[in-house]
Amino acid sequence: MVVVANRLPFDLEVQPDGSTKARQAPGGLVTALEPILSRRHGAWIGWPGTPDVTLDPTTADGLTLHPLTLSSDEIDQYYEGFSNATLWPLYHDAVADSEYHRVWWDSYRKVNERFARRAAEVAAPGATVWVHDYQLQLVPEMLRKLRPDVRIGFFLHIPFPPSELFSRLPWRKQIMRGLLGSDLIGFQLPGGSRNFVRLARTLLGLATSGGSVEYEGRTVRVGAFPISIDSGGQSSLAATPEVHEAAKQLRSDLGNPSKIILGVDRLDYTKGIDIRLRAFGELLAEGDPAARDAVMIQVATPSRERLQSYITMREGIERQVGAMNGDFGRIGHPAVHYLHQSFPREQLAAFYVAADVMAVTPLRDGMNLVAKEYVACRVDGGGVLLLSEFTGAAQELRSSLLVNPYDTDGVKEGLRTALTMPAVEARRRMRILRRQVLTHDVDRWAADFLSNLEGVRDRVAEARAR
Ligand code: ADQ
Repeated sequence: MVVVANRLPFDLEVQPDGSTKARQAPGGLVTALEPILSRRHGAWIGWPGTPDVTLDPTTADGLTLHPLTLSSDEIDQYYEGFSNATLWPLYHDAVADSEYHRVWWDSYRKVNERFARRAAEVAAPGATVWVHDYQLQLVPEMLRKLRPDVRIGFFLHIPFPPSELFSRLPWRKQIMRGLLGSDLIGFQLPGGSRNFVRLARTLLGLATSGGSVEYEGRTVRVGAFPISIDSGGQSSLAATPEVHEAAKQLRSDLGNPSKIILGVDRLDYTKGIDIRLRAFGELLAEGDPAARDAVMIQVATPSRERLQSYITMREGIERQVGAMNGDFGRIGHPAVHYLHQSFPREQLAAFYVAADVMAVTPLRDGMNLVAKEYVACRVDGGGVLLLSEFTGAAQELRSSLLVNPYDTDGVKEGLRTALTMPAVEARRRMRILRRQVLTHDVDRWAADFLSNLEGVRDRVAEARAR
């Protein structure tokens, strides 16, 4: 089995003696796929995270890593350009403007070709190849041309937009055909899957049924596979005395506020960080008793720091935090604690355990793993999740407090309700949320996708044999 993703699951460092050392970049996807890949002596093809370095393949725990070299120009054009300044905003409801540049597209195509070629070299006869995400949508078709014998699955981690938005793309047909090189295409939600099938019909004139598209004599299956987290691992981590102690310490460091509101996001304009800040700021300005003794912690992971839209957004958020602390802070007690930093898993778990209210307010999000991590960490059965309707997670986590992030009054009301929710009600809701998250973990997601993928080709082989 071969996984193809923009990034390798490990950061590779070149040692002084010229050898390479792999350091695991923790993440749900790696945790889920590593055992499967190691068992099957699998391979992972991806970029090691630094431009212009050429590294040899290395094997770690039965998994072979194939680092792909990307030049600085390719990082500018394929990655930061086409992937993150064309596709990312367009696929997220065009909440920011998308830019369309032919040189970016050329680079995207070339880099996708390079990934496909490497996959074709690495995959054993009849192997399963699982391609991930919006950076690599052309790989399935390119790989199929090179290696018609392999089974190809594709999973999109971000939303797949409605035809009204997707159709803006000057290269819309190429991208559709790229994806249709797969045997199985997975989306986070049924809505994404429906959008894709509709486009296959209207844009390419293909015959479709609910969950499949007929393309070049093959049946391409299309479906929803909502991703999840290592729920058990996250839950056990939260239950350790160290995390419990760290959460207690955090509360006392904050001056034992009545309530702690938490946000944890990559610093991205899709995440609606400004919205929850505004809602909390207005409650403070009105002297709302629910908010008066509360503090907010906003953890914002540095992300895509060279893109202008991200620079502008960061400035806006930092101005907002500064103004709120200026208006409502006291000596030693800021209203908002803003941390533009990455944290180890243990520390993040302590934040989740300490937070009375978790505010997740994206304008659009494929899934949102943070919401699920918060639920998994609440081994005490407490805590309230305030969740945007426009996250994938909202479709599963119906017992959260759902809000429309475009409705400031609604978010304010949601926050007020969360801050004043009676403990019995909060525990009732959390019990339902925990049941969902603990029974639907990332292992189940991967197993579900792979068994569907393997089923597809088995049926094809049976039909051929008949
Ligand atoms: P992201 O947009 O990155 O993922 P999300 O699903 O919330 O969003 O995952 C973020 C991950 O980063 C979480 O596991 C979180 O714990 C971690 N993280 C956040 N801030 C951190 C910090 N300061 N330090 C350390 N870790 C931090 C994309 C899509 C999502 C989809 C996922 C998975 O945009 O919609 O859910 O992929 O498919």
